Amino acid sequence: MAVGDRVDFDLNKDGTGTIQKIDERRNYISRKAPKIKGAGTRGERLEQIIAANIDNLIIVSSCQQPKFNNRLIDRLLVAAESSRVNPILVINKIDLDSSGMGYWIDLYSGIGYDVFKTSTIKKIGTDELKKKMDGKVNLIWGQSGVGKSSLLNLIYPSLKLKVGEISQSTSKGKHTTVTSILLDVDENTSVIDTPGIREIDPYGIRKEDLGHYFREFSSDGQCRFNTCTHYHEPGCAVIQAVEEGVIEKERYVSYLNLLDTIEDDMNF
Ligand SMILES: Nc1nc2c(ncn2[C@@H]2O[C@H](COP(=O)(O)OP(=O)(O)OP(=O)(O)O)[C@@H](O)[C@H]2O)c(=O)[nH]1
Ligand SMILES: [Mg+2]
Ligand SMILES: [Zn+2]
Repeated sequence: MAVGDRVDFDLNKDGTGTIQKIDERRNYISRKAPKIKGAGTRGERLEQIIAANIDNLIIVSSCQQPKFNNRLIDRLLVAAESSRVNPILVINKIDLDSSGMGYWIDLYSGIGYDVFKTSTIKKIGTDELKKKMDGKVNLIWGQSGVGKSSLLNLIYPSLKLKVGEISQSTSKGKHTTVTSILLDVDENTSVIDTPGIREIDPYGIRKEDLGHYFREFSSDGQCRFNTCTHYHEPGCAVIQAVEEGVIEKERYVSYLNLLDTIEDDMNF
């Protein structure tokens, strides 16, 4: 069973419940279970379900402390796209130095994603974000310390989630939120706050399908080979679009990195 699962259960006399049936999942977000230290490279990496029955995946990053990480964002976008969950991008901590963020905001909104700039300290941008979250099941994901729990507390003050510090030496978070929990904010709105992630390898995606989860690679269909992985194949329309500047190089690099993790996985 996963966070967000809907179940049928019998209520026992002592107030506990016994689950009879887990309802079919509308969708779910998963990743490959993180590598276990010392397990070597051969250990099978199973699917780890993060949450089920989600409307929005809210991908939170910060412009500083910790440093903005577009590679992680692109991985989380692939997780959302391949699970048919609506992704929403949030760039938090814009009260800190946010120069350089304009490029990323243009890039992602140019592809068609909703991008919100927020500051929980200055209370900027959260009203607009709340409008997208109300009435939905929202999964919040991102690195430790970017301000996921702080954002949720500001948007839904009844939550009173624990907020942590940023390490002075590394500018990273200290993994304050330790388990994923679903919290109902009102009858129709729920949020799932999650612990900060260090790594995410998407589970169950085939090389020739990866391009479908990069929205702007829609020239997919125009490649000479219909199983084109947009890597070295002749007549690749995606590579041509990168060369012409129609597809941003940064996104293509993220794509190649992901393609590599799929190719390296012998168990898949
Ligand atoms: N400058 C600034 N600091 C912020 C902002 N939002 C949150 N913080 C700070 O960032 C630190 C981490 O915030 P959290 O909300 O605990 O971050 P988190 O993403 O939930 O972290 P984990 O639970 O470890 O995954 C705290 O010290 C917050 O006060 C912001 O908009 N600006
Ligand atoms: Mg947290
Ligand atoms: Zn191609």
